[in-house]
Amino acid sequence: MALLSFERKYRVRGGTLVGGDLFDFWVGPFYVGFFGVTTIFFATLGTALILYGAAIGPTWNPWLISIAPPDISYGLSLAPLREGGLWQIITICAVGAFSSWALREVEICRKLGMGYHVPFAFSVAIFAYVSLVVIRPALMGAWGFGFPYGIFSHLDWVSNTGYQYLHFHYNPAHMLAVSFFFTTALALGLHGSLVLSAVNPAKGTDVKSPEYEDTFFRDLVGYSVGTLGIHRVGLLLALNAGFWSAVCIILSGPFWSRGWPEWWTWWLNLPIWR
Ligand code: 07D
Ligand code: 07D
Ligand code: U10
Repeated sequence: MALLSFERKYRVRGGTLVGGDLFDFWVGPFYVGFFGVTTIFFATLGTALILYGAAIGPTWNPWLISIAPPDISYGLSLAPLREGGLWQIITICAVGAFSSWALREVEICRKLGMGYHVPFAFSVAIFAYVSLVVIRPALMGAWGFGFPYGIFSHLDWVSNTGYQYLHFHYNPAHMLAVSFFFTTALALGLHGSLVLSAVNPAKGTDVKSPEYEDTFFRDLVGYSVGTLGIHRVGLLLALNAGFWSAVCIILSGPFWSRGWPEWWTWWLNLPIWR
């Protein structure tokens, strides 16, 4: 389809949630919309504040730049800019930018008359982020429990937080999340390879229909979930990976403050062993 006729069909007016047709236009390939403007606003401000934090910090080494949250002693109050206030405003910008991006996805879905699956899925990622920097710190009574914004420093936070619970692998929700991440990779590996094997065959051989894909899995494991079904399975797996991640970190601290291995004593205490 020529580009112009493609645009006539898909670049349609309307479907906006706010602002009417004020920002209802495209810049190059990008749809703008009200939430495109708010995305650019929050992303630019947040990025500028990170650069300012770097400028007043000890290093310009990109791996080591880090914007730390306030000390625990500040509790849930606002902190001075240089003592975590920067982190607090950057967090507001991040939540603002991610939410704007999701709402911009919603507007694009509405324009195209599509389902809201993509913004729903992205919302689960936002939920995981918000669980780390808003929900868990709020439940624990201090913004200082959020993770620092730096490439290596956020890894230190994950490791330190993990060891505070002695052995994070014993967190049952972490087990579920990890298993869902692994299964998501397995499913995408199976799906990508199966589709390519059918529709991108060697030169001179025929493209195969979906029945071949079904038959492959019936021959191999006795069942095929189907060509639509595999996308449902993939989405379900991926959303569960993010969801159980959020659960595993919200549990750690607000609802379980001892070592995770200790949680499993419920098993040893079952009456059937007595
Ligand atoms: C490929 C889509 C593109 C996105 C990319 C990330 C930035 C950050 C900002 C210097 C899959 C762009 C990066 C904008 C620059 C500053 C201030 C997505 C793709 C390429 N992490 N994490 C990384 C983030 C958390 C953990 C890499 C973000 C939690 C571990 C990158 C967040 C925990 C490891 C990164 C976030 C955690 C990483 C590659 C937010 C638990 C690694 C990411 C907003 C979830 C890996 C040096 C990637 C690494 C890595 C970004 C949160 C753990 C820098 C934006 C606190 C264990 N994380 N992360 O490919 O190499 O994602 O680290 O929540 O080993 Mg992280
Ligand atoms: C939070 C990212 C959201 C991103 C958003 C978008 C931009 C824009 C722009 C590119 C959730 C950002 C976009 C910035 C970029 C451009 C243009 C995703 C988020 C909204 N763990 N662990 C997890 C494993 C151990 C620990 C989750 C494995 C140790 C702690 C996952 C192992 C200890 C926490 C996971 C392992 C430990 C976690 C992360 C193996 C450390 C968390 C995925 C094999 C000693 C975190 C919600 C995730 C969590 C988390 C996997 C080991 C500690 C299930 C496979 C034993 C403290 N770990 N872990 O959450 O649940 O993604 O966070 O050993 O906090 Mg773990
Ligand atoms: C899927 C699929 C399928 C397909 C597909 C796909 C899933 C059925 C049909 C899609 C999959 C792919 C293409 C595969 C690759 C994808 C990944 C591996 C995922 C990871 C992706 C990335 C790493 C790319 C990330 C890039 C992004 C997010 C674009 C960044 C864009 C912007 C910054 C502009 C955003 C535009 C807005 C907000 C609207 C407003 C726009 C303007 C006003 C114009 C632009 C103006 C500016 C940029 C001004 C300056 C502002 C700045 C600098 C602020 C931002 C700050 C920064 C630091 C950038 O299933 O099959 O096929 O294809």
